[in-house]
Amino acid sequence: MEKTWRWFGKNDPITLDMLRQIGVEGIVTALHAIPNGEIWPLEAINDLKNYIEAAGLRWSVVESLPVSESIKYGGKDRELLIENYKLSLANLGKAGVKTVCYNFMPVIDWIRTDLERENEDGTCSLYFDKIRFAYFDCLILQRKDAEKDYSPAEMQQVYDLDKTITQAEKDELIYTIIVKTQGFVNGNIKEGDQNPVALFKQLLALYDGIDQNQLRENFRYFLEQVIPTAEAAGVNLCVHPDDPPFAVLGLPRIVTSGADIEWFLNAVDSPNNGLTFCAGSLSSGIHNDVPALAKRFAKRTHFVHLRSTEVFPDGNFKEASHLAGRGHLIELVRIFEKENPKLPMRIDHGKLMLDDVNKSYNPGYSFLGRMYALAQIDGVLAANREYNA
Ligand code: DNO
Repeated sequence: MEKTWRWFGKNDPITLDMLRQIGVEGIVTALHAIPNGEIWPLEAINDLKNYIEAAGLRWSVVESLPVSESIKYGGKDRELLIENYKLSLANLGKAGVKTVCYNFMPVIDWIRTDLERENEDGTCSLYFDKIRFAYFDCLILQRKDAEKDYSPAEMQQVYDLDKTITQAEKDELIYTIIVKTQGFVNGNIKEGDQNPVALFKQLLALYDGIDQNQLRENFRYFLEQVIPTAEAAGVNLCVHPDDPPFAVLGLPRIVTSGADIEWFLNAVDSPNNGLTFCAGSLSSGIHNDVPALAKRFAKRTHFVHLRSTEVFPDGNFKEASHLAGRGHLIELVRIFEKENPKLPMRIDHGKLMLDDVNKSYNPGYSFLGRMYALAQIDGVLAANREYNA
């Protein structure tokens, strides 16, 4: 597999020169300054590409070319937004950047409730706490009928939490779920937005009456429009699974399981319509057998996120070590190396460790934590190659 790294552009404190020293071969990035829905100009793409190449690296994958909300819920301006998307894809193809990751999650990209959950050894990991999430849903958002999505025992814990939670903790929870994890991935809410909770509720309201079937139809429509452009441009599109891969906030979810993946691959059956195999997201759904999914979908996988999780009986999950947990990354490396040794993979998320603390990295995107995991996976790759030689 090709060893890639998610780099957030010229302002990223982790520089390309640093990445060369740790064995990174390809860069995963985006034109983060361009607002969602606007066309990525060829010139801007080439500028960034040349900058990356001048450092002795290559731009391997775009993550992400964001799909505007209106395309997902089927708003009035979706035709224009799809046209813009096609133009961006064509420009990427012309520049020779040929793997494009995106997601089709309504309103909210990945969800965590705790960005610095301390491990026994003093490092910190990202964490999803179901009760805290239910608290956000039922008592902060006060979403209509939200409590029906949780068991009576879970609701009891939510009310118990309400007796002890401080205002500061509530603010932190809101900031974590809808601001801090979202802004840097070109999500809907970013640092400095006024009244994020009200904004978030307006976004949720856009999906009133949109069920899973309707979201699927909107996804199919999008794919039917953009895949011919991707084919002509030689670009491989690869959708990221929903993170976490189960229903949240009453929103429909459509990339959560083997059946969902099968559905969208068949909806437009083209090799350019593929999957970002995010082992982390998939592993946090207990319904998913991650190595089995890898075997099943390796041929239509264009990009791999190597990350793992540990799921607890109460529905909470923690981001695990890259050599442990439900992601079974050692096995995945074996499967994907066999299928396509050039497949780009990146270490997804790392622990916060040692000198990472207080560096203000984007959540999950620490330097030493990811470097440590990259070294582990590098060893797995080398051992696998040696063993199979
Ligand atoms: C979080 C990321 C996601 C991912 C997008 C892809 O760390 O895995 O934000 O980049 O969902 O579109």
